[in-house]
Amino acid sequence: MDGRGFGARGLCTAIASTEGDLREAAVAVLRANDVGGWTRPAPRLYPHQWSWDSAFIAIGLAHVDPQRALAELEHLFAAQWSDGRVPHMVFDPRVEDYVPGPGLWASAASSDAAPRGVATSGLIQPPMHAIAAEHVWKIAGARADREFVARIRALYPRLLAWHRYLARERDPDRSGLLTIYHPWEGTDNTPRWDAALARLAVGERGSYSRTDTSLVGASERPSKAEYDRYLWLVDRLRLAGYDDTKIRRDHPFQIKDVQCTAIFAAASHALGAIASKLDMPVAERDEINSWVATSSVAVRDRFDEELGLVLDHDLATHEAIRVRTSAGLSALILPELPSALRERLVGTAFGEDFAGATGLAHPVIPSTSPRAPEFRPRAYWRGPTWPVINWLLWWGLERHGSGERASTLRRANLALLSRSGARFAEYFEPYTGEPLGSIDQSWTAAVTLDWLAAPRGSAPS
Ligand code: 9WN
Repeated sequence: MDGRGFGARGLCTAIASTEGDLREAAVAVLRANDVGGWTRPAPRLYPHQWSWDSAFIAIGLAHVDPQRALAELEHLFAAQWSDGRVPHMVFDPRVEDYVPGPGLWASAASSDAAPRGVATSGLIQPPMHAIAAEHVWKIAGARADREFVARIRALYPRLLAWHRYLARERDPDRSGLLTIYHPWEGTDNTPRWDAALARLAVGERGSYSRTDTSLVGASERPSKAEYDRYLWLVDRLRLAGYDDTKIRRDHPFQIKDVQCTAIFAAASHALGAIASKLDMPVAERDEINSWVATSSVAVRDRFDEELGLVLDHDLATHEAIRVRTSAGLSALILPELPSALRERLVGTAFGEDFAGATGLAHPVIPSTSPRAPEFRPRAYWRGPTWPVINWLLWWGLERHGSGERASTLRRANLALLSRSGARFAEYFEPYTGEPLGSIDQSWTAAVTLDWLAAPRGSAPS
């Protein structure tokens, strides 16, 4: 069961009193969640491999064992579809009691593009992977021997095919903005999707079991009405054979997602850096650079002066989604960001809508603004603080020279993560710091490791 040289067991129970203790505890979480060359996002709640989780996990593992960090991405990309998509979930056949399981997706039975030897979902998640690969290579430094570089070289065409899938199928009209088909393509029950979901006439769906609500309080998780819609949307995608051309024709949930797009722009920038280091053909590098430029401009153009955020666009209504969530700050990670826009976004991030909101336990960025009518402090993506999203925004601040803001945010997150009983929770109640969702969540431990290593290594060059 144990992974490549990274298999020791033992869950973290210690209270972190020093940075050294916190690091040790974070490493212990990643070891305990290692199930053989890849890492489950959480011990019980998420027992399979999830796409963007593995990218963040690789970012953390880079500081512990760069070889193993690379293996995390390799295992995920071994399940890549022939059309280039990287599935949002890769199922572990040893885990049979997780619902919804592989049967809901029927990936191989529904699409010729799906891999044969492994069961996967048919959705995607934000493309963090090239960012992770570049980071792992950088942190590896002198440990990146010939074999390591050969592995990066072997991963590169898979990363390129992934980005080509996104550009070709998720942005066929070259708007620069990527379309998502399902709330599971990122931040599940964020209020950004409320109006689009409310429009779906899904009818009555009988009762069914769910792993999430058997482990976490139902009030913290998506409601039955939301989950009915998630399942109904998957039914439609499966019936369309996960064929993007068919899906685009009449799928009722198609949204231009600014957060996914900002990650694509940043990841394309990272992919371009990898391509240069590997001396890949100029035409390929130009193609990659064109994604950086087009998607950066497109996200910047979504800036709303009144809310001080970039906004998603609903293709069904042709309207902007005017909800105040941390996704609206994601322009901070764009490779190209004019300083005036950066200052506006920094103002929103640290103002009353987010980290500067009155009464927060720590000045960190909650998933939904406490001043938004949709805010609910314990409900998943509708208010709680997600360290992994704070990491992303911190990384953006570092990249754009907002060093002081970045270190304030890093310190505040580390203070939250060092609280007694914090246990690398999936998300936290913003006013009390109470850990919620799963404890021992891998990507929380992973970003903690990267924060603890900063400023030695994690800020992009
Ligand atoms: C559905 C694993 C995943 C994250 C997602 C998060 C949550 C799954 C769920 O957990 O989604 O994919 O069951 O709710 O929303 O971002 O990748 O950590």
